[in-house]
Amino acid sequence: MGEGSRQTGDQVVERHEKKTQEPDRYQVVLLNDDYTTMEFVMDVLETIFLRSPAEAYRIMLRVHTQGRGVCGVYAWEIAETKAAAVVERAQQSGYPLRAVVEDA
Ligand code: TYC
Repeated sequence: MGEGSRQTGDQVVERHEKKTQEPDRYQVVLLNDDYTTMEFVMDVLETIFLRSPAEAYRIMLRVHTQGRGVCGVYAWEIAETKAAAVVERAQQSGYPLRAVVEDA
């Protein structure tokens, strides 16, 4: 009998398992608001999400014009840590900037 099968009476039950399971991925999404400065958002993107200045500008502008934008895709714990870091840094600076974590 092959691997992944077992005998139950006269029946052979096949188990279908994915051999290689991809790790779950989560995206950190930045949300627009009317008060956080563009400069602060770009700094967050460069320091917390390790984006280049050009990428940070592009992502910031997308959030500003479309309401939201993906900062990066990570394993769950890293995504949660980065989103929390955004909110903490924003609060320290008196900005209402928000970041949420979603299934990628
Ligand atoms: N809309 C803000 C402004 O006009 C800029 C901004 C961009 C704020 C992105 C938040 O996630 C954001 N100052």
